[in-house]
Amino acid sequence: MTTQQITRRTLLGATAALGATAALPALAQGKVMLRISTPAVPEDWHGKMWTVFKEALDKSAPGEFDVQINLNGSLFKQGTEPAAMARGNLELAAISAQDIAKILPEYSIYTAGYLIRDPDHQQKVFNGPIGAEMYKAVAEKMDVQILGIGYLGSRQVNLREVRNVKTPADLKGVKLRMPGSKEWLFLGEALGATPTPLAFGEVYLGLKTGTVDGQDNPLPSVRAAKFYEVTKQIVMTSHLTDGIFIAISSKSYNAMSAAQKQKVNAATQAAIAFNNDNRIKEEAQLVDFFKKEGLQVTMPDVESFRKTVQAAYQNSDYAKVWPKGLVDRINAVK
Ligand code: KDO
Repeated sequence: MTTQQITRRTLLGATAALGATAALPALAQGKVMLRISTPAVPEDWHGKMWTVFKEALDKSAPGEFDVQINLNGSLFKQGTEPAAMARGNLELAAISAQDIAKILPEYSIYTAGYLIRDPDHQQKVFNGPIGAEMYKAVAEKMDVQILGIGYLGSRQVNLREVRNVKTPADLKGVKLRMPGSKEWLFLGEALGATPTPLAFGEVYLGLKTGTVDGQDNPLPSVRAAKFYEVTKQIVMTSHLTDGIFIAISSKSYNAMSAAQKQKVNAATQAAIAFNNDNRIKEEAQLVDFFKKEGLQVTMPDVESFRKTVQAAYQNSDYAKVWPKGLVDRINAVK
């Protein structure tokens, strides 16, 4: 018998003695390994929040977890995290509604522009029964558990060259960079632009060289990824109140003890609170910052964008599979 076998047997014996389930969490040097992958840049709040997560766990469970933070999409490419988690190569990620919609088309409802009203509405929708229904379906179909939702911000259109943009018609022909999936591209189309897929990490160069005419992101990410250095205008369309779902692979989560799960949940909530507080505060201050940086920040006819974008979704194939009555239930959350 090898040392490894002895160790595993000993561990299994100890687990059985404790009455735990048969599965064991991935262990690295006796610690539960939690590999995190995110496209977030280090200067962004949802990049920094992972340090808050790690520090919370180091404090509540010293020596129990090996938290490995990989920013800038350095471990897995943006959008490939759910597949990596299902294969057992990754434990934690912040996934988008668009990632979920690929597997559960009925939840493409959360990719629709002008549905979730603001951060407060977002938290109430996803932390209540509506969110619980989705999280259950995600656990069943995607083998990941959603531990909570973080606020990413209100997405705005950010252009290389100044343009008079009042309605979606004014974005005609604008090559607008969107993340690379059809669910994201549809949003760009609904805004009236010509959507061009590009991973987040390639956007700065794309804007600098003119491969694309613009991009859309919440203001804190425009600041953190320095897109303001290579653009001249921000059009305040506020077309999507965006969120990131903090997801952990079910295999890893289910293998943890109840106490470990509780500590991981608490660390996640601390990370989300850090992200949300800072992001909401900064979002309110950034218009001034961008103006000082020489950008034009302009107000379009938001009602015109709202009507056009909502109609595009309502008339799309996506809406055909949305759960009956869910739009009304979401709207009714106050
Ligand atoms: C982006 O690529 O525009 C996006 O904002 C999409 C989000 O879902 C999320 O992946 C985010 O990038 C990254 O976390 C980088 O901030």
